[in-house]
Amino acid sequence: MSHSDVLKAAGFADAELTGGSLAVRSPIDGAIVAHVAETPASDMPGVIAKAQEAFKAWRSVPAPRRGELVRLLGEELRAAKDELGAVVTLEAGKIISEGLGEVQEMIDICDFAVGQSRQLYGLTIASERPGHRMMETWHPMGPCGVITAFNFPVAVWSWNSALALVCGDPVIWKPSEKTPLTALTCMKIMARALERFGDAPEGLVQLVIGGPEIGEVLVNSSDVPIVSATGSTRMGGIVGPKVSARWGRPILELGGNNAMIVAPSADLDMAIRAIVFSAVGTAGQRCTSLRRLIVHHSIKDDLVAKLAAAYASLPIGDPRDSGTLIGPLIDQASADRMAAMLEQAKGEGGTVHGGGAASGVGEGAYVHPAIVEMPGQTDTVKTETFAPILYVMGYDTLDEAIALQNGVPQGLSSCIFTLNMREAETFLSAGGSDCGIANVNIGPSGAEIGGAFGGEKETGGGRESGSDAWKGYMRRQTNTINYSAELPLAQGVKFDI
Ligand code: UN1
Repeated sequence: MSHSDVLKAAGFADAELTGGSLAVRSPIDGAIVAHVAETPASDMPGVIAKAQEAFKAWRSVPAPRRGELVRLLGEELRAAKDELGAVVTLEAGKIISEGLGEVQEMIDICDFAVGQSRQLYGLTIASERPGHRMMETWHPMGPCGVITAFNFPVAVWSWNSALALVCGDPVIWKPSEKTPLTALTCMKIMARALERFGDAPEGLVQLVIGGPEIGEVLVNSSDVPIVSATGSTRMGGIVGPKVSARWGRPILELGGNNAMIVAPSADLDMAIRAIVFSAVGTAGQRCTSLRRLIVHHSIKDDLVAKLAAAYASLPIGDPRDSGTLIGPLIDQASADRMAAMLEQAKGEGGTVHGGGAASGVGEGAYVHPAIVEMPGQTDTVKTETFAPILYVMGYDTLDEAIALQNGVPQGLSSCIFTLNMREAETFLSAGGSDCGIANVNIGPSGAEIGGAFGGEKETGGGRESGSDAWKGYMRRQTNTINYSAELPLAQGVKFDI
């Protein structure tokens, strides 16, 4: 399908795709596919005021009824899965299966959030005073700003929105400037869900398109109590402190530098499949992509040889072709950064297998994935490069492997391949991996939505998606109710008047 056919199938009228100031490129061939309108910064106060108005109505709608909107969104996403997946492929360059997988992730979180809408539980707590009851109630917080990156252009919005909406919070979404078309497509799908829902307040779900100056308004406004931001550590380092300084709540999902430890007992065939998917899938552009391989010295040469052989036959090219496994990087600047990091790694004593430009389509930035044997965990290895580079290091003892795994500034995802129960449990123990995600015998990427997603250290500490991540979108209120005719004070304090 041509780019324009994909956009037509997603419901775009020509007028939406022309005349705007933001040029949108497809990484598939580098072609400009649209010029979309940007939100003027002067509109932002109005957008936020509208979200605040919507909040006043939405917070009083019963949560299971709010869940109904998310259920309808899930239905509309199911109906539009192919069309939205194709726009993800067009705009982010993902292979078809991964584009569809991303939409499935949206559907999954909708299902999860619908159930959650009937489970916004607070505790009942034993009061120390007779005739008293204590409990906690979870209340909506207010508008939630959602700032997303190009690499998961739609799923990350849905993790935040599905939960925020059932929690009673309006959403203002600022997508990456590189992926406004997927965002606009989501809004069309959302509009159908809102239409069927009937009486949602206006301004409940809004989209703003533009650069950092638009995001900055959300970050600085005390009328946006929650700002959930996904992207680089550099961006989070600016957003987090600004939101905190005005007593807002940041939810940060930033850089990852994810490792796999491969122990002598590992099932190597399984490990290789996991390594290849997590290191080169999405062309190495997931925050959960595998970037560091920490391999026991006794199996290192064998594993590197097998991996290099597996890498050599990976189909690279047009992500729309069914056989392709590696599509383009988002842009040429990304490919240039990858090349520069490989040079830097060489300068630090690295041996590079692969890398370099690959043939693809038009002006797309296609690269060969690289495996780099490193003499140690150098500065380059400690840096997240959003490209398919896999650094390999050797180890002798598990303690040493865990120290390497933890010896980077980022703390998102991690894993160990071992059939040894002691090693596996040590890796998961308090003295093991310091990451938000730690797996055994599966790779670091491709997390399910049911678990809380996020990481420690420079990854920002936020949690999104499953488990009790919903609590990040609500405020907890502790309630004490006195149904006695006395007024006893806590801690036995006497204060008779
Ligand atoms: C991201 O790269 O920002 O675990 C999110 C995964 C996906 C989400 C990645 N479920 O790889």
